[in-house]
Amino acid sequence: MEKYNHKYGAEQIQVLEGLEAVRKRPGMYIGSTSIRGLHHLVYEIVDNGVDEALAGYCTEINVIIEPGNVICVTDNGRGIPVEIHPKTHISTAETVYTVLHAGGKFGGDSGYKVSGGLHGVGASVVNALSTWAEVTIKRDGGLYQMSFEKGKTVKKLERIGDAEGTGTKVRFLADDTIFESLDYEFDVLEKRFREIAFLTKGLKITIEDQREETPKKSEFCYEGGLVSFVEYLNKNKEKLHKTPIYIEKDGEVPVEIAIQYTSSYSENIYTFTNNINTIEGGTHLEGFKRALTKVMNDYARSHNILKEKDNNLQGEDIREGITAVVSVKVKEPQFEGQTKTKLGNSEVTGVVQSMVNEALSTFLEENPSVAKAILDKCISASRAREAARKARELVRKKSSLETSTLPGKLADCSSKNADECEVYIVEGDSAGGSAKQGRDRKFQAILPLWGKMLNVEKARADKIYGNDKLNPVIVAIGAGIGAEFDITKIRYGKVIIMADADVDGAHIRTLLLTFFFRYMRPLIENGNVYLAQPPLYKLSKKGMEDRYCYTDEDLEKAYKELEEKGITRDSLSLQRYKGLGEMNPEQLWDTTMNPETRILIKVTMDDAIKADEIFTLLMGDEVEPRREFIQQNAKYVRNLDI
Ligand code: 0R9
Repeated sequence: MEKYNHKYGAEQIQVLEGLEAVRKRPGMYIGSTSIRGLHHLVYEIVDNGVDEALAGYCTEINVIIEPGNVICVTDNGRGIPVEIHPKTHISTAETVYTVLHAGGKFGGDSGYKVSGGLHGVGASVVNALSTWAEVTIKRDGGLYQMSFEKGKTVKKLERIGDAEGTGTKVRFLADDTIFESLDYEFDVLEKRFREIAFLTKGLKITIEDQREETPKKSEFCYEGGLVSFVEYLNKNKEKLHKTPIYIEKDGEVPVEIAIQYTSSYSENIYTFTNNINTIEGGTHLEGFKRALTKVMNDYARSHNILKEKDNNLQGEDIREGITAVVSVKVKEPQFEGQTKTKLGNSEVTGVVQSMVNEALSTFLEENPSVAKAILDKCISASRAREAARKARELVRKKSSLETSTLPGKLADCSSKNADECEVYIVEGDSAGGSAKQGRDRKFQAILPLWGKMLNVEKARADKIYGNDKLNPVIVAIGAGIGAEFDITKIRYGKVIIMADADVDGAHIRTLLLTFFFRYMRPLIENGNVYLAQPPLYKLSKKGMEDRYCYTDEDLEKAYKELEEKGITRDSLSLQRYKGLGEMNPEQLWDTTMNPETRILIKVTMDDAIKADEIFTLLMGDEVEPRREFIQQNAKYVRNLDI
């Protein structure tokens, strides 16, 4: 593992501000006090261990969620320095835990924090936001310990015994008066640690959940680093070449990239800066894409795969089926964009571009069979793009002949203000009919879908434009698809999928979500996609207003509440809705469409990697992994209606 030249020590620590500010405005330091902010505390501490690993001194980090939501993180690095700090006149370790920014910026240019959570605020913030924290250090043959309450030192660092080896252990209990909940989600933490392990070749990270009677434990260590990451991402896909292409370059901006092509039609490029997932891309992604396009075209020309008369392959042709991870380390990263996950440092573009130009062209020259497999795919993608363009023009021509360019089945709303408009995509003609009658036509449009829908996981864009099920959806939304999708053109602020609460409904929902994920991803990222939740039950009684219940728990609650009012279970009649079609227009409005009373589930995409995995699994070619997934998850199915 490369050793970064951190030469910071006690004297470089800059004393900045007190921790009171952190407790007053926690959101400013960790983003929020929701579960997301809570998880950030763990990342902050783990990142300090990762920095020590990147410096070449730590090989293992262990995380335990102890009973009572106490977090314990241990590393086997050098141990935080214990000597007295010349400026603060307290131990360096205590300084790191009590002075804001002390552990992060070490003044001047001597050291930089390579790792670091999105906020990169350091251990003192975690300390400030904890009811208590305890730090134990093994260093120079001694065992040292100190403890804190709400950021204040209650036991100064003292040598409490002898120790073999070196390392740091941090235990803390987050402050429940600050955080909405202390219930850490094992899966979320686990996912992040797996990611860190992929990004930090050879580092072993374990996580154990001791809150349950039978503790859960995961261990991650990847000698293959990014190569293992790409293999993991492609595990259920058909690969075009056996081993991922790996390129790396050290230097002022260290770059590491792994690439593997699959037979799928989607593009999956994940980028990281200092181990942070830069979801919005940025200059590293830009450099990578530019180089990829150039190298592939140059190779195709020089090997006569593209003839003189042929047009160049476009970027999107070359990225069809690609899975890649790009990881860069930048000393002073600038994060931009809506969620501050877009790398802004302009110097990075050129670094990545020239490195990929050189390394990838060498790779292709040395591996002609891999080059051929990839370029065959790129060329067929390019042909499909051309066919898609023709299909799109055909569709445009056809529709411009009609009086209205909107699909015939669409009952549009009268408002033209996209922000207030909604389109309900409704399964089945009969539910569509009720929805049309029940809606508020000022702002609610209805688009009924019927029949067998195309599985986009197994089709290219050219098939989609001409498809009689999906084309109305594309035209109604009005913003195009794929690389041309333009979120500013959407005709509705809310795109609501309304399907029955049964297997067929679930199938339609999955097909539509796959379509949005693959071809209109910004629509999901921007929070425009919703699932309507129709009720499962209606409780009624003469003289009583009907009561709708959306889940089994809801129903139980309703029974109890009514019992308290003296209405017995026996006196109530219970209707179980099998489908949307069973509701009359008025009922559909009351339960599922009226903004005052309906329940809408917003589709979000916290985890693009997981989403890609699930869609590939559910809708892709490989049968065996799908069977396994269904068997493993069958126990979670609550309302399976066959
Ligand atoms: C369990 C989580 N681990 C940590 O919080 C952790 C911090 C840390 C560390 C150093 C080594 N291990 C660590 N684990 C370290 C040591 C030395 C120099 N830099 C870093 C050294 O021995 O010279 N530190 C992180 C910040 C600092 N130490 C300090 F220098 F600011 F104190």
